[in-house]
Amino acid sequence: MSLEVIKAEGLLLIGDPHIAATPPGQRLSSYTADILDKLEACLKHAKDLNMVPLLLGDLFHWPRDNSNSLLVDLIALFGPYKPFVLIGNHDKYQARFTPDVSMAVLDASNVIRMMNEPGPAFVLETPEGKVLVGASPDGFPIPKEFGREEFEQENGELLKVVWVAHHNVAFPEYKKPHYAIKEIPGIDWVINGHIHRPRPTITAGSTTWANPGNISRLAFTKLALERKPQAAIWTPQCIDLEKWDIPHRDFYEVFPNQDFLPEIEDADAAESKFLQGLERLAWKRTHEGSGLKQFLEENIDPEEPESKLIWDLYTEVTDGNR
Ligand SMILES: [Mn+2]
Repeated sequence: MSLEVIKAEGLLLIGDPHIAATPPGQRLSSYTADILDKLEACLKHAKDLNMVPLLLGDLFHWPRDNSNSLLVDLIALFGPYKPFVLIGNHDKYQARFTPDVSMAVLDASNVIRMMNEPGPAFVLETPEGKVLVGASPDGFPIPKEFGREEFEQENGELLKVVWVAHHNVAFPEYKKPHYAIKEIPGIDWVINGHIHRPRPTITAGSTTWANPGNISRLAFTKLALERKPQAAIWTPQCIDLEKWDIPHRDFYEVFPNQDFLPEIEDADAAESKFLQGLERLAWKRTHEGSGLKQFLEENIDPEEPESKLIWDLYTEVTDGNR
């Protein structure tokens, strides 16, 4: 196997940027510029530290329909740095990576090192020794073990094996766990994107699991008000990731000045299922509106007074497409 070998001190990890040309949720209109600024700050900082920049998935908030000007800005930004970019669930359309997604444009422009396939991705040659960096993009499992000895026989001794992932990992207080935190023979570190809230690093046997959290404040919550957007630094001898505060604007410069929703004990209940569903729908939408019809049928109560209005709007929009 011939993998790219890159000389650097370590990795600078950038969690789930969710960039978009139109602001998601309640973010104000400066969203795109704010996230571009953060990405640029991270890439410059990585260069200053001689670290390899690696995005942990969900570069995009919506996989397609991003404006050409945003893509041109990203091409200009990424070109000099060529960061590694793991594919997240938001980077794909209908759960598949296809040439019609925005990420494919960046890949074709040769400005990113796309991590679209599972397995070993590159060798990081540090002053302390060689590190293998592997990847599990969205849709591919985190391996149960890694054949390290076999790899070392062909490629030389490894100081560490680091695996980046974009998965539902059972960090404390995470509600949708799929992967238990346990030892993975042959892998020293699993560094995960996808879970936006930073989680404590946990070591199970010889494997350490880290989840540094995302760099973009997407939800208008007290948590987003309190926490600082941070990138994370991994070095071969580190015991935990080192956090780096990304220069960012004040919370009330990027969100409207309004009240928080009342605290509800069940955090899940506090989030609007309807809005979450609509957001999912936005990146699964079809020209025929069939996804929307199904969503409305499941969520609209015919007894509510606004239901007729919503259905009339739906009919007007979809009939216009025929
Ligand atoms: Mn995400």
